[in-house]
Amino acid sequence: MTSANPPWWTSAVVYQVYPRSFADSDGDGIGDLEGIRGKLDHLADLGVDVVWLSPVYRSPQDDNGYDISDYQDIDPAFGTLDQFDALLADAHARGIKIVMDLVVNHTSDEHPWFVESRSSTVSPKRDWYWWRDAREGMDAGTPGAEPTNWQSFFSGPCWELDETTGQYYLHLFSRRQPDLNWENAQVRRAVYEMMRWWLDRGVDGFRMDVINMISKQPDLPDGPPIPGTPYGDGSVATFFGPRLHEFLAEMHREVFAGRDADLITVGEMPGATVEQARLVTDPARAELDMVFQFEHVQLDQGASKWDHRPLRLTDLKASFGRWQAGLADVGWNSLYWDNHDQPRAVSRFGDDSPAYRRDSATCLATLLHGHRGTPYVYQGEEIGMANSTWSSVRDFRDIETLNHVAEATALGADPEEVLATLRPASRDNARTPVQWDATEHAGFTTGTPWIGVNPDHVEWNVAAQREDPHSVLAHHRALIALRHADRTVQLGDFTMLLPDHEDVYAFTRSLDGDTLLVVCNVSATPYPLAELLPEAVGDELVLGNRDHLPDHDDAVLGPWDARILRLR
Ligand code: ISL
Repeated sequence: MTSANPPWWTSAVVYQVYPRSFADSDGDGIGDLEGIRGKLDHLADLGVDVVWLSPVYRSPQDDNGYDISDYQDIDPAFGTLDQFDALLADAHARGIKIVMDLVVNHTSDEHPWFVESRSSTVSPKRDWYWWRDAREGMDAGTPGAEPTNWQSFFSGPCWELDETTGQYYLHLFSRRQPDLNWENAQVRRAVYEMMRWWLDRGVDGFRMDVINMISKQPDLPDGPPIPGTPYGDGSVATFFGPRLHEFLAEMHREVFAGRDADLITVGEMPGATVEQARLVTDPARAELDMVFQFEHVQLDQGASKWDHRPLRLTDLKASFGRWQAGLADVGWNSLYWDNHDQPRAVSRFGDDSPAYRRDSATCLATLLHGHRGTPYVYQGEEIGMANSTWSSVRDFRDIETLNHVAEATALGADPEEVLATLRPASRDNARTPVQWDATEHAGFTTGTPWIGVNPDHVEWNVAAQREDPHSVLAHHRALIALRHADRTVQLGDFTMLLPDHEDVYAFTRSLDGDTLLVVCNVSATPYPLAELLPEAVGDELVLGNRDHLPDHDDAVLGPWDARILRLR
């Protein structure tokens, strides 16, 4: 990425809205488009450039909209196409772009394409999905007769037997999310046409759901066994398949060519390596602008996401450092702590106890936003929203969580132990309603919220932070303003310092003779800054999170202290 004529998104900050949980305008307990429209001033005040909308298309909501039955309509739970146009117009009037979630690895089983496909083996759309006979020599329907041994992301096998024709169809996610067959050129043409339709309507780009899974190894080989399960790992055959780059380049030609300068595209790519991301985001190859990689959100996981381990800061630094270096000259990073699939950042990487919640939330934000790349703020992160505190499995709503509970209890696991594994890891942590104020249901709805509001909303909410100059919200506002104003924050070269320190995360960013030093204490233990980084004492403080406190000491890095300094 040259600093001569950088794309607009190198100085932009994206905000993710999960519509179901953002703001409800009609009292049905589910957030909606009019609710988002009513909160645009909050987003304008925060200063974000782009809103990524999680799916609002027509959907049976098996996976909260990531199962789409009509790509060209709005789900009635969220509103209408007219309301969408109004939201887009109002966002644009405030200089905010809107990015749609593109979910085209799979559709809903209620999508007309799939309804047609499943109707007979000779349906003209049969080949639009992955249909296969039972494993050779086995009777369809018997356990293990599935065409491959792959485990679904949402528990159980990746194949569902369809009684109509006696064949199985592939679903990497729920059985209600059949995978589209991108080998079929008609599928690709239909997707591109739909994408052009949204761009013509005025949307500003796409976040592409599991887009690295659209190309599969066509012979569908079994994967290596997953210990303790009857399944195998299908990722070898389904991630970064042989035609992925070809498909992305074709999509670029067919959909983005000629108008890509104003758009933003980001591909969600679980399992991506730096090398793969570099290829996908190399501007010369014309595929995507940036990817969401998963390395840093898997460092605290053992054999599965339910196996939670303490994170070592040195591992986080090694990972981020490699990504910063790997995409320094070619390609671009996206920067995120959390999203609708991940636990809350302050609870996971920070300390959400009363003593350190504000300081650790602002520290983490400083750290993330200090890196080179495009930062993504997930709704509620800007006020330091924390994980849920539920005491019963009945409080959870997420299909991934509920399927896991069903599978684990069927295998005889202790329900209390299962609940304990859900607490730090469940996607529902991110899906509790945004806390707008201290009133009942946090100002999210006048009805009954579809998922429980966090009781801490009486203290942690937007209204309480809006006028407070030292709030988590104010700190995000300042970080976003800094990115807009400062070319070194946007484009400066990244150099990691103190890679082996267990608690302090420090790095420099340099551009044209200007150097910023970002130093963050990712712990509650104070450290003598003068000893660790003598160059950090006495320099110009560009932005700090604790310099307003009476115990602040220039030479000591206090608990969760975070500073951006300009070196002389
Ligand atoms: O959430 C995950 C880990 O717990 C991932 O496995 C997640 O399912 C994966 O990152 C893909 O996520 C995306 O596609 C899914 C959808 O459920 C997620 O919400 C979406 O972000 C299927 O569309």
